[in-house]
Amino acid sequence: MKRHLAFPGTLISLAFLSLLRSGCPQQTAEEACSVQILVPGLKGDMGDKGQKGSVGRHGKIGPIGSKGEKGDSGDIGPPGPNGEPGIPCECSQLRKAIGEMDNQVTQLTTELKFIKNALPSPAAVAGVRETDNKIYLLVKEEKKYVDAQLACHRRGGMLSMPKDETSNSLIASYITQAGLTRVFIGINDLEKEGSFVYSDRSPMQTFNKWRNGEPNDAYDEEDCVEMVASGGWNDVACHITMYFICEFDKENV
Ligand SMILES: [Ca+2]
Ligand SMILES: [Ca+2]
Repeated sequence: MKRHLAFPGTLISLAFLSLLRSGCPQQTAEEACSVQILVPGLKGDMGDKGQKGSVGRHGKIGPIGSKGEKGDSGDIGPPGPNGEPGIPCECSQLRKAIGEMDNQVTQLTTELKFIKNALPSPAAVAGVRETDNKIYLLVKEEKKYVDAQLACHRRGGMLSMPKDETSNSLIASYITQAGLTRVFIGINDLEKEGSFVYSDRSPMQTFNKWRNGEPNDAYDEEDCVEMVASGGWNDVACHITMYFICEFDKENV
Protein backbone atom coordinates (compact mmCIF):
# COMPACT_ATOMS: atom_id res chain seq x y z
CA MET A 1 0.00 0.00 0.00
CA LYS A 2 1.50 3.21 -1.06
CA ARG A 3 1.71 6.05 1.30
CA HIS A 4 0.70 9.54 0.08
CA LEU A 5 2.86 12.26 1.32
CA ALA A 6 1.28 15.15 3.07
CA PHE A 7 3.98 17.49 1.82
CA PRO A 8 5.14 16.56 -1.65
CA GLY A 9 8.54 17.76 -2.77
CA THR A 10 11.72 18.07 -0.87
CA LEU A 11 12.39 21.77 -1.27
CA ILE A 12 10.78 24.11 1.09
CA SER A 13 11.23 27.82 0.59
CA LEU A 14 11.26 29.56 3.79
CA ALA A 15 10.61 33.18 3.05
CA PHE A 16 11.12 34.21 6.52
CA LEU A 17 14.71 33.12 6.31
CA SER A 18 15.32 35.95 3.84
CA LEU A 19 15.45 38.12 6.79
CA LEU A 20 18.31 36.22 8.15
CA ARG A 21 20.06 36.29 4.81
CA SER A 22 19.32 39.89 3.97
CA GLY A 23 22.91 40.64 3.42
CA CYS A 24 23.17 38.58 0.27
CA PRO A 25 24.74 40.75 -2.41
CA GLN A 26 24.18 40.93 -6.13
CA GLN A 27 21.43 38.40 -6.28
CA THR A 28 17.84 38.57 -7.27
CA ALA A 29 15.44 38.81 -4.53
CA GLU A 30 14.26 35.34 -5.12
CA GLU A 31 17.68 33.87 -5.56
CA ALA A 32 19.29 35.86 -2.83
CA CYS A 33 16.65 35.29 -0.37
CA SER A 34 15.92 31.71 -1.05
CA VAL A 35 17.86 29.30 1.07
CA GLN A 36 17.46 25.74 0.23
CA ILE A 37 17.66 23.43 3.15
CA LEU A 38 17.75 19.73 2.56
CA VAL A 39 15.54 17.89 4.92
CA PRO A 40 15.12 14.15 4.85
CA GLY A 41 11.93 13.35 3.07
CA LEU A 42 9.43 10.85 4.07
CA LYS A 43 9.87 7.39 2.87
CA GLY A 44 8.86 6.90 -0.73
CA ASP A 45 6.78 4.26 -2.34
CA MET A 46 8.19 0.75 -2.47
CA GLY A 47 9.96 -0.01 -5.70
CA ASP A 48 8.91 -2.65 -8.16
CA LYS A 49 10.00 -6.23 -7.49
CA GLY A 50 13.44 -6.93 -8.92
CA GLN A 51 14.19 -9.43 -11.63
CA LYS A 52 14.54 -13.06 -10.73
CA GLY A 53 18.13 -13.92 -9.83
CA SER A 54 20.22 -16.60 -11.50
CA VAL A 55 20.12 -20.15 -10.23
CA GLY A 56 22.22 -20.55 -7.11
CA ARG A 57 24.86 -23.16 -6.40
CA HIS A 58 23.86 -26.68 -5.48
CA GLY A 59 23.16 -27.06 -1.80
CA LYS A 60 24.60 -29.72 0.56
CA ILE A 61 23.53 -33.28 0.03
CA GLY A 62 20.74 -34.11 2.45
CA PRO A 63 20.65 -37.11 4.88
CA ILE A 64 19.89 -40.58 3.54
CA GLY A 65 16.20 -41.20 3.46
CA SER A 66 14.48 -44.07 5.30
CA LYS A 67 14.20 -47.49 3.70
CA GLY A 68 11.28 -47.85 1.37
CA GLU A 69 8.52 -50.47 1.53
CA LYS A 70 9.27 -53.90 0.13
CA GLY A 71 8.13 -54.19 -3.42
CA ASP A 72 5.75 -56.83 -4.77
CA SER A 73 7.12 -60.19 -5.84
CA GLY A 74 8.07 -60.41 -9.43
CA ASP A 75 6.59 -62.84 -11.90
CA ILE A 76 7.73 -66.45 -11.80
CA GLY A 77 10.66 -66.92 -14.13
CA PRO A 78 10.80 -69.51 -16.89
CA PRO A 79 11.89 -73.06 -15.98
CA GLY A 80 15.64 -73.66 -16.00
CA PRO A 81 17.41 -76.05 -18.35
CA ASN A 82 17.62 -79.76 -17.58
CA GLY A 83 20.47 -80.82 -15.27
CA GLU A 84 23.40 -83.08 -16.03
CA PRO A 85 22.73 -86.81 -15.86
CA GLY A 86 23.42 -88.14 -12.34
CA ILE A 87 26.14 -90.56 -11.28
CA PRO A 88 24.88 -94.15 -10.95
CA CYS A 89 24.30 -94.64 -7.21
CA GLU A 90 25.75 -97.34 -5.01
CA CYS A 91 22.25 -98.59 -4.43
CA SER A 92 23.12 -101.98 -3.10
CA GLN A 93 25.13 -100.51 -0.23
CA LEU A 94 22.48 -97.94 0.55
CA ARG A 95 19.75 -100.55 0.50
CA LYS A 96 21.81 -102.71 2.81
CA ALA A 97 22.38 -99.83 5.23
CA ILE A 98 18.71 -98.92 5.18
CA GLY A 99 17.76 -102.53 5.74
CA GLU A 100 20.05 -102.72 8.75
CA MET A 101 18.54 -99.57 10.18
CA ASP A 102 15.07 -100.98 9.68
CA ASN A 103 16.11 -104.06 11.59
CA GLN A 104 17.50 -101.94 14.41
CA VAL A 105 14.32 -99.91 14.61
CA THR A 106 12.26 -103.09 14.75
CA GLN A 107 14.51 -104.49 17.45
CA LEU A 108 14.38 -101.32 19.53
CA THR A 109 10.63 -101.13 19.16
CA THR A 110 10.34 -104.69 20.37
CA GLU A 111 12.58 -104.02 23.34
CA LEU A 112 10.67 -100.90 24.30
CA LYS A 113 7.39 -102.73 24.11
CA PHE A 114 8.85 -105.52 26.20
CA ILE A 115 10.32 -103.20 28.80
CA LYS A 116 7.07 -101.30 29.07
CA ASN A 117 5.02 -104.46 29.55
CA ALA A 118 7.29 -106.83 31.42
CA LEU A 119 9.49 -104.95 33.80
CA PRO A 120 8.29 -105.01 37.40
CA SER A 121 10.13 -101.79 38.17
CA PRO A 122 13.37 -100.25 37.00
CA ALA A 123 15.07 -100.95 40.32
CA ALA A 124 14.24 -104.65 40.26
CA VAL A 125 16.07 -105.56 37.08
CA ALA A 126 19.58 -105.20 35.77
CA GLY A 127 18.80 -104.34 32.16
CA VAL A 128 18.06 -107.04 29.63
CA ARG A 129 20.16 -109.31 27.45
CA GLU A 130 19.12 -110.76 24.15
CA THR A 131 19.92 -113.09 21.34
CA ASP A 132 18.38 -113.18 17.88
CA ASN A 133 15.14 -114.63 19.17
CA LYS A 134 15.25 -114.36 22.97
CA ILE A 135 15.23 -111.64 25.58
CA TYR A 136 16.58 -112.40 29.03
CA LEU A 137 15.54 -110.51 32.11
CA LEU A 138 17.30 -110.72 35.47
CA VAL A 139 14.76 -110.10 38.20
CA LYS A 140 16.18 -108.92 41.50
CA GLU A 141 13.45 -110.33 43.67
CA GLU A 142 14.30 -113.23 45.93
CA LYS A 143 11.81 -116.00 45.33
CA LYS A 144 11.44 -119.73 45.69
CA TYR A 145 11.76 -121.67 42.45
CA VAL A 146 8.02 -122.13 41.92
CA ASP A 147 7.29 -118.47 42.68
CA ALA A 148 10.08 -117.40 40.37
CA GLN A 149 8.60 -119.49 37.61
CA LEU A 150 5.20 -117.90 38.26
CA ALA A 151 6.72 -114.41 38.20
CA CYS A 152 8.25 -115.09 34.79
CA HIS A 153 5.03 -116.60 33.53
CA ARG A 154 3.05 -113.55 34.64
CA ARG A 155 5.29 -111.41 32.47
CA GLY A 156 4.77 -113.62 29.45
CA GLY A 157 7.90 -115.74 29.74
CA MET A 158 9.42 -118.51 31.83
CA LEU A 159 12.54 -119.24 33.85
CA SER A 160 15.53 -119.13 31.52
CA MET A 161 16.45 -122.37 29.79
CA PRO A 162 20.06 -122.51 28.63
CA LYS A 163 19.94 -125.10 25.87
CA ASP A 164 23.26 -124.32 24.21
CA GLU A 165 26.63 -122.79 24.93
CA THR A 166 25.63 -119.37 23.56
CA SER A 167 22.62 -118.88 25.78
CA ASN A 168 24.44 -120.38 28.79
CA SER A 169 27.36 -117.98 28.36
CA LEU A 170 25.02 -115.03 27.96
CA ILE A 171 23.17 -115.85 31.17
CA ALA A 172 26.44 -116.41 33.01
CA SER A 173 27.83 -113.02 31.96
CA TYR A 174 24.52 -111.46 32.91
CA ILE A 175 24.91 -112.86 36.45
CA THR A 176 28.52 -111.74 36.67
CA GLN A 177 27.84 -108.23 35.44
CA ALA A 178 25.03 -107.87 37.96
CA GLY A 179 27.50 -108.70 40.72
CA LEU A 180 25.63 -111.86 41.71
CA THR A 181 26.85 -115.36 42.43
CA ARG A 182 23.77 -117.49 41.72
CA VAL A 183 20.30 -117.37 40.25
CA PHE A 184 17.51 -119.82 39.58
CA ILE A 185 17.29 -121.11 36.03
CA GLY A 186 14.47 -123.11 34.48
CA ILE A 187 15.64 -126.73 35.05
CA ASN A 188 14.22 -129.23 37.56
CA ASP A 189 13.58 -132.87 38.29
CA LEU A 190 10.43 -132.24 40.31
CA GLU A 191 8.33 -134.82 38.44
CA LYS A 192 10.82 -137.63 38.35
CA GLU A 193 13.96 -137.76 40.45
CA GLY A 194 17.07 -137.63 38.35
CA SER A 195 15.18 -136.86 35.16
CA PHE A 196 15.85 -133.19 34.58
CA VAL A 197 13.63 -131.20 32.25
CA TYR A 198 13.47 -127.54 31.24
CA SER A 199 10.75 -125.26 32.53
CA ASP A 200 8.85 -125.74 29.26
CA ARG A 201 8.91 -129.49 30.09
CA SER A 202 11.25 -130.24 27.22
CA PRO A 203 13.79 -132.94 28.21
CA MET A 204 17.48 -132.27 28.69
CA GLN A 205 19.48 -132.88 25.57
CA THR A 206 23.16 -133.62 25.34
CA PHE A 207 24.10 -130.07 26.33
CA ASN A 208 24.59 -129.47 30.04
CA LYS A 209 26.81 -127.45 32.35
CA TRP A 210 26.69 -129.49 35.55
CA ARG A 211 29.49 -128.62 37.88
CA ASN A 212 31.72 -131.43 39.06
CA GLY A 213 29.81 -133.77 41.33
CA GLU A 214 26.41 -132.32 40.35
CA PRO A 215 23.59 -133.01 40.30
CA ASN A 216 23.91 -134.75 43.65
CA ASP A 217 20.38 -134.39 45.04
CA ALA A 218 21.87 -133.54 48.41
CA TYR A 219 19.69 -134.43 51.40
CA ASP A 220 17.33 -135.95 48.84
CA GLU A 221 15.73 -132.61 48.36
CA GLU A 222 17.52 -130.89 45.51
CA ASP A 223 15.09 -130.82 42.62
CA CYS A 224 15.66 -127.31 41.27
CA VAL A 225 18.68 -125.80 39.54
CA GLU A 226 20.78 -122.68 39.98
CA MET A 227 23.44 -121.25 37.71
CA VAL A 228 26.52 -119.78 39.34
CA ALA A 229 28.50 -116.89 37.91
CA SER A 230 30.93 -119.19 36.10
CA GLY A 231 28.00 -120.65 34.13
CA GLY A 232 28.01 -124.01 35.94
CA TRP A 233 24.83 -125.72 37.10
CA ASN A 234 24.00 -127.14 40.53
CA ASP A 235 20.85 -128.77 41.77
CA VAL A 236 19.53 -127.06 44.92
CA ALA A 237 16.51 -127.19 47.17
CA CYS A 238 13.45 -125.59 45.58
CA HIS A 239 12.31 -123.82 48.74
CA ILE A 240 15.33 -121.58 49.10
CA THR A 241 14.96 -118.11 47.70
CA MET A 242 17.20 -116.23 45.26
CA TYR A 243 17.10 -113.95 42.28
CA PHE A 244 16.17 -115.47 38.94
CA ILE A 245 16.34 -114.90 35.20
CA CYS A 246 13.32 -115.05 32.92
CA GLU A 247 13.44 -115.53 29.19
CA PHE A 248 10.96 -114.37 26.55
CA ASP A 249 10.49 -115.30 22.93
CA LYS A 250 10.85 -112.10 20.92
CA GLU A 251 7.99 -113.11 18.66
CA ASN A 252 5.70 -113.17 21.68
CA VAL A 253 6.61 -109.83 23.22
CA1 LIG B 1 16.65 -134.09 42.68
CA1 LIG C 1 23.51 -130.05 44.39
